[in-house]
Amino acid sequence: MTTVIDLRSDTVTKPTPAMRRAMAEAEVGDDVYGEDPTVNRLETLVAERLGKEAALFVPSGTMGNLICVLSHCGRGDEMLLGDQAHIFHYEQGGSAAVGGVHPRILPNCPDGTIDLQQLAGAIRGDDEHFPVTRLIALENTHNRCGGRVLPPEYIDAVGALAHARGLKLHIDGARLWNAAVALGESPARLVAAADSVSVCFSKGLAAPVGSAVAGPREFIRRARRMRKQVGGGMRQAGVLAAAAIVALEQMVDRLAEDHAHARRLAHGLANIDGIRIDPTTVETNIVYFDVVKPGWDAPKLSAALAAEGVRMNDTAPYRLRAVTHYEISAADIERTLTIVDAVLRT
Ligand code: TLP
Repeated sequence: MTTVIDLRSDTVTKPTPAMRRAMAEAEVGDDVYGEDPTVNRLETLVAERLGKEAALFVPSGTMGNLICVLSHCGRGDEMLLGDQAHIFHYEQGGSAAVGGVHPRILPNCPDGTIDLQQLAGAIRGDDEHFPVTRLIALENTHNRCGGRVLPPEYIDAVGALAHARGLKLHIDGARLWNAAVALGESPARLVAAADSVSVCFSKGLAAPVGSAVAGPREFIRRARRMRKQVGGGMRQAGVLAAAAIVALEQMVDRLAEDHAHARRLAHGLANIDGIRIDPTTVETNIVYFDVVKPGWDAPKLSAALAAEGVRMNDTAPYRLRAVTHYEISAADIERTLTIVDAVLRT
């Protein structure tokens, strides 16, 4: 029996043997009392890696983003974000539902940025008709824009704009590690202008569970209260933090391999009749492409590939997403290309 090539997401990665050992041996305590030594160690490590005063371990990227938005904004305050943002599309409108925060979306450019002039123009003046604009949220790498990496100078410029107008900047860095590896920059450099950051250990880094938020000490104190309010205070969470520490120490540099696999996949797909993709836009581990063959659409292609043991998500009527990760080998990519080609010939 051949094994399934699962390209639906890097979230499908299972913990490595080193993670399982670290989890079994983790020293733990009650983290709501601040007494879990492994969680404390992880939080110190994350703060260091991101160049921030403090960090907080949270169960998921979704909760990390929610906690940050709610720690920056009150009810009726406004947040500016891209129309392709994960916070806008895939988090059930949590900041509006839970926190009453008004999302104002601006078009994302294909490279994941938002035009600076549009951002500047969207910041409200002091008028009793308007909500108060409090926050700008960016995403790096940008998932729905195809894993694109935001240029550090662009992030700095958005931070400067936000701060000049009395706003805060949050970065959804679920895949910040991929951005850092792709650029050969430190993660801290990429979030230097941000007032808060969320990062994930459970995507390309392969930890089973967990994310973190980071920022100034006073912000993290508020975020910690907010985490408890939304039910994210965990007890002997050191068993999870132990895997996240291994993820940070052992799994970041190897992301370059996933990026190379994604580039190979994109170039191979570009040569298949019935597929449309610009492979030069693939910068990290996410590959979006369109099926343009008459009689085919994305759900049909996704189902046909699944029947041959290749799993990808259809994300729009004619668009599919493939995400590379550490359980995907170079041979899996070649096999995927052969199968896509064969399936589209049927
Ligand atoms: N993204 C998932 C799905 O939700 C789409 C995926 O398979 O890519 N920010 C970004 C940029 C993300 O891509 C994700 C997960 C999250 C936040 C949320 O993380 P979790 O799943 O831990 O809540």
